Amino acid sequence: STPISPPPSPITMKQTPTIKTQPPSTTPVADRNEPIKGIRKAMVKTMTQANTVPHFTYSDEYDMTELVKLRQQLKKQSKDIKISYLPFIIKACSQALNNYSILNAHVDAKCENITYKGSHNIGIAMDTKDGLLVPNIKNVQQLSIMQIANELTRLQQLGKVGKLSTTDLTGGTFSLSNIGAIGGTYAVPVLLLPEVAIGALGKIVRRVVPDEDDDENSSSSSSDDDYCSCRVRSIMTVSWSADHRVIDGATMARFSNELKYLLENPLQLLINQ
Ligand code: CAO
Repeated sequence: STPISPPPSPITMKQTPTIKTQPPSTTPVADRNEPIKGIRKAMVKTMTQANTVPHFTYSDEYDMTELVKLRQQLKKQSKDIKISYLPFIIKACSQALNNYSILNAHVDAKCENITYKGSHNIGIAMDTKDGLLVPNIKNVQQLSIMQIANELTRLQQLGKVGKLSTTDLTGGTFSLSNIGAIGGTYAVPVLLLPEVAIGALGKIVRRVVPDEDDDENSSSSSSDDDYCSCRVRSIMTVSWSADHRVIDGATMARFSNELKYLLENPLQLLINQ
């Protein structure tokens, strides 16, 4: 009979890796201390105060496809005026604020009084030479979209060279932060006290969206449950923060719905301006 050889031993000798005892040779770079002063110091104060206010954030998606088309047409016709999306959005905010005056209000430090502000002085967060500043466009309720575009350009140009005036920087009643001009979708904006609401605009992006009446189409024309007809739309996400001591979520949502309607039907916006 053939002799049975023993199975190979499962134990194999592991090779111990050589352990390096020293990190790679590098040169440390010196730290740099800098006092927090000027606009940054002001930001420390305003943002810290704002964070003591109970607030909520509410977001929604707006279909900007029609406005994108309209802006393209207007851009071709008015080459002398820089016309971005903001003038339309600022005007639409003002029109919607007509029905939601509580959002264009100030509250006092102890939150004992609300002042419903008469003018719509809409502040725009700007990335300026001096850092974050929020100059405001005064009396938007009286301005046309083109006048708002001109005023925005003036403020942006002054911001670039650090020359915004105290008048430009005070008296705001409602604010917007167009972070989407740089990038990003959602942001939680921080209130600019004593204002009670602020919106952050995300970047307008092209997205595939199912058609509104898709359910009806698919049941009548196709037996395939997975059938879906879609379109490419330009979508912008908007996030609102509001002072929850005086504003409730339903008010913010209704205001946002009204603004969404105006921006999705921009002719309405032009007719009413
Ligand atoms: N989605 C897609 N495109 C956008 C956009 C958005 N949300 N916002 C602006 N754009 C486009 C503009 O339409 C313009 O396009 P064209 O060159 O085709 O005309 C281009 O981007 C440049 O716009 P802009 O930045 O010059 O102009 P604006 O009026 O939209 O914004 C300003 C002005 C001053 C608000 C902006 O430049 C800025 O500083 N944004 C930063 C705000 C910020 O820092 N927020 C954070 C505050 S909290 O720290």
